[in-house]
Amino acid sequence: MRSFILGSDWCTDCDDVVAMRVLCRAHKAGEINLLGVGINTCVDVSVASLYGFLATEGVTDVAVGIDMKSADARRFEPKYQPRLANYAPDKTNADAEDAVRMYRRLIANSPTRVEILEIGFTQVIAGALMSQPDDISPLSGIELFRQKVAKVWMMAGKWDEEGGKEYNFCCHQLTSTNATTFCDNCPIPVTFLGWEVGNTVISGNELPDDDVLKQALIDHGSPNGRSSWDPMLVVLAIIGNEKAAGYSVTRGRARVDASDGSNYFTENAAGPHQYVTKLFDDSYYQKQINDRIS
Ligand SMILES: [Ca+2]
Repeated sequence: MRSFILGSDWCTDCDDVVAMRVLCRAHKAGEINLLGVGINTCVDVSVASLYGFLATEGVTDVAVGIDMKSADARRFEPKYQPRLANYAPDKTNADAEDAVRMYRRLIANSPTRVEILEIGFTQVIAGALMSQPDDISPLSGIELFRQKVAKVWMMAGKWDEEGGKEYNFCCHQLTSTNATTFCDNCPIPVTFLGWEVGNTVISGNELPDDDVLKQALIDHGSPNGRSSWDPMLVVLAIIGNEKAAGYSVTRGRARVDASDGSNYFTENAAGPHQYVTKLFDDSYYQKQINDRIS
């Protein structure tokens, strides 16, 4: 079975929660194995709210990590976290492992190559990539990725224009700088799903009112559903094949300007990166997600 680590900003936008349900359902069904979730945006109730949501999904065997330093990256106001935290009232941020360390541990200890999903900021995956040998593994991050990570799936960037700007690369300097580091150094294939792909696909619009996920959407201010950037990336990764998931790919090399997070792409049939373009109408991808979260 394929194993995944998820990185999420689990903060202001609620499409992360939709994506988390997709992953939890796939994990519980034995479709994939979710090893851990690393939170890359820290607010006071980050860990409690994630554990709380996992508890409502009946998922108790997933590691949780957090980048505590990300609390300083920008001042975020939690939208849906306080209510979710009520489902895990005993948890605090101190109950989570450092996210970079968790990535290293899960990658090193996995008997098979893992896949990494990123639906938030870039500093944790870049930190794991550039990490040095330690008590967990004698391998550097680059070597760990080369030997033990099969692929990275990343929701980030805006690929329908040169110099496109998207939140996960641009929100603050910490993520812009680390996006550059990641794109320049990752030794394994990366598939990007950009802002332009998910923006007009609305999911979570068919949930019953007593659903915890529906309440998170309401708390965010999206009672009629939300753009599907993060759940589209997760569904794509679970299917595991871009064409089978309903996308064409453009292959080449991605680059991010560290100064402002703007992204650029040079096409090359042998390049290590690719970004996806939808082959079908938005309703196709909406149904992909809604069928998995209902
Ligand atoms: Ca996100």
